[in-house]
Amino acid sequence: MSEAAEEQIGEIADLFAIEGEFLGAEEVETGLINSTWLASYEKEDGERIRFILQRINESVFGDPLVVMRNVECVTRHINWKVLRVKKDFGGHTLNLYPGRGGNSFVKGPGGGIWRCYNYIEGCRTYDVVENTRQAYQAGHAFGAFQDLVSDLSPEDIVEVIPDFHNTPRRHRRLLEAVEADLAGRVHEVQAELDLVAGMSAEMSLIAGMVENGKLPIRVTHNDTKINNVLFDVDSDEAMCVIDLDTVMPGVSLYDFGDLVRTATNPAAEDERDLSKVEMRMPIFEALVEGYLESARDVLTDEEVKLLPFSGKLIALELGMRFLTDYLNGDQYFKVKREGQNLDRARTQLKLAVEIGKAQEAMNNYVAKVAKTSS
Ligand code: GN1
Ligand code: MG
Repeated sequence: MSEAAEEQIGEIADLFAIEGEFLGAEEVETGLINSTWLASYEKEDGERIRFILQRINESVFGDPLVVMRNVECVTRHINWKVLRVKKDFGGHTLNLYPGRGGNSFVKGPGGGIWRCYNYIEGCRTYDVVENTRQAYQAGHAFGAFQDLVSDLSPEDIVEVIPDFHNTPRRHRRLLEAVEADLAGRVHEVQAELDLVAGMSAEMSLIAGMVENGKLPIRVTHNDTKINNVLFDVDSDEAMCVIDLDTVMPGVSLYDFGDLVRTATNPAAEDERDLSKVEMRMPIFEALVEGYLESARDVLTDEEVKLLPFSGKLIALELGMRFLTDYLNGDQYFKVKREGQNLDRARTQLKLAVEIGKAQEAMNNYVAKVAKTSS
């Protein structure tokens, strides 16, 4: 980290109401959107404590204060719930540490809205799931999240990024990017555009059912990728669901779908060797088992029946989002190398195809374990 960055983060660290002296911070580079730092402080008695400092990306989240209001609402609700109602909840929860002025955020001297979360020690994340136990754990953790927020009203939470998982609209944005061809890259992606066109018929399935009132709008997480779950380093149990910025009114299936997208694929999100991209059936089964274990009571039969399809839809949606960003000249997702968004798009589209091939087997599995009424 440069000295200037170190100095800036030090200034920000001092703006939060944390007792102790700021020692230093290191950047956490896994997210594609916000800037995140792990900051260490020393208390008077010599004990060291760590916190997560995060600057909200303002070009993605137009109104960071609204994001903070949502996060406050959800963390307060979850913390109350595990304390008073779900007393057997064995995991950890996120807490906001206020700024010295009493708000849940501070304004950085160099601009931007910053917030501070507790850092949960002794945990790690996975970009790729290694075994079915981890998949079960992750499914269980996101199911428990859905259960914990099930009595929050979607009306109390603001839709911070409108149409975030509106797949038909994501498709339209892709077609607009093709039309505009801002970066002169359209000629490179004909094969990907053909793949997308081949799957266009299914894009409005869930959005259409929501419109017809066949699927409920709930408070949902909306960014349930596998590395948004913290696992205990010793027991490998899922301890906490993180990244609450996109908690919004939404459809539970998008959350399960993003989990299928990120957990069943053994390859990296930006893998170049597409032969490594696949949908691992045992991992899917374990996700379903864990998710239903904690969320079955709050889900409708329609939601349960569409669990297998949700994975294909979200893989397709992310494929379109990465492709759109590639065509627009990489404005949205952080990139570390040229072509990274195209590689991400290719893996996601391949995965959507692979999930499509396994659809029947996946449906049969869910029908067998979930005992839905037909
Ligand atoms: C972004 O920054 P991160 O990793 O939490 C994106 C998600 C995508 C994900 C793909 C606000 O999430 O929607 O699924 O990248 N978040 C936003 O890796 O667009
Ligand atoms: Mg996120």
